[in-house]
Amino acid sequence: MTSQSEIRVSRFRSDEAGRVTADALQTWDRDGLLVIEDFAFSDQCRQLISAADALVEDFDEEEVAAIFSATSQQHAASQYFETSGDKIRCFFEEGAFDDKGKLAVPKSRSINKIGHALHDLNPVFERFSYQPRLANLVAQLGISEPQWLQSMLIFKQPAIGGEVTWHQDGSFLYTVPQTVIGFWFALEDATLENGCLWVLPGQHKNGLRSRFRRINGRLQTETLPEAPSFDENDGTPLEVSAGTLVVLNGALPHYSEANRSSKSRYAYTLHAISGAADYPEDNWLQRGRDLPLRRLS
Ligand SMILES: O=C(O)CCC(=O)C(=O)O
Repeated sequence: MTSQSEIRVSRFRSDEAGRVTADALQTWDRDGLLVIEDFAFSDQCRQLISAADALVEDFDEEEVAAIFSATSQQHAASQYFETSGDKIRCFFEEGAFDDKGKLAVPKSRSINKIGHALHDLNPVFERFSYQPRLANLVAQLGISEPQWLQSMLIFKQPAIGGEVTWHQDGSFLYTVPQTVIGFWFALEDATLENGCLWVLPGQHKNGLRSRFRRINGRLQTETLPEAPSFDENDGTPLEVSAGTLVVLNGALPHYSEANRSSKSRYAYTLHAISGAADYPEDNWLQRGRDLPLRRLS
């Protein structure tokens, strides 16, 4: 990022039950963004980090590397992503392989993220995701019949952790009306050096720019007719300490830089949608009948 017209982003705390003040809720409405410091306790952050590392340790990198290495396997590679909505799968960093298709970094550093049903399939992530404090907070944010649709552990490993380009979560997790809310938990300190989030406060009010959806059997990005433009040079960095929760309206543009530092930047994200909204069949993320979405409380 070159220009930093930094807007001061207000920071709040929740009470023991996870509730926030009316002032915080006004900020949420105005900015489409709510920063809650110390929401996750340090032992919770440690448990999630250990559980994520254990999943990577158990992951068979050779089997999955084979899916991604050959161009003739393009279909298999997209299937690996497209059918991950109700599974726990590891996704490699772009720079993880050398030109012979061998891992260029240790396996423990090679993973970009794990997705997308950690919260329903792994007991450590499940306990964290369905904790009453979080359900109480979500209940205050104006989303009816909230359900966790997706979860991800984003690693941003030192030197290799990739950029996440500017996007709005509602483009990927589209509902009618727009109801998706992102919950981004810093499990480690997130700084300018290791790839903290950048945001455009207030720009959720302009609506969605695009939709990522299945058209003629293939996932594609479609520009929406009323597409707003947002000026990415106006981005505000959000440096936060471990335990901070950043809540993002599904139409709020956000971004993170590549991590070129020597420190990792683990984050856990959950995305809620309203069970009362329409969830289209051409969205990329579809769950099988064996793992229906659950209400938060
Ligand atoms: O963790 C990051 O760097 C980006 C995460 C993100 O954009 C998301 O969860 O929607």
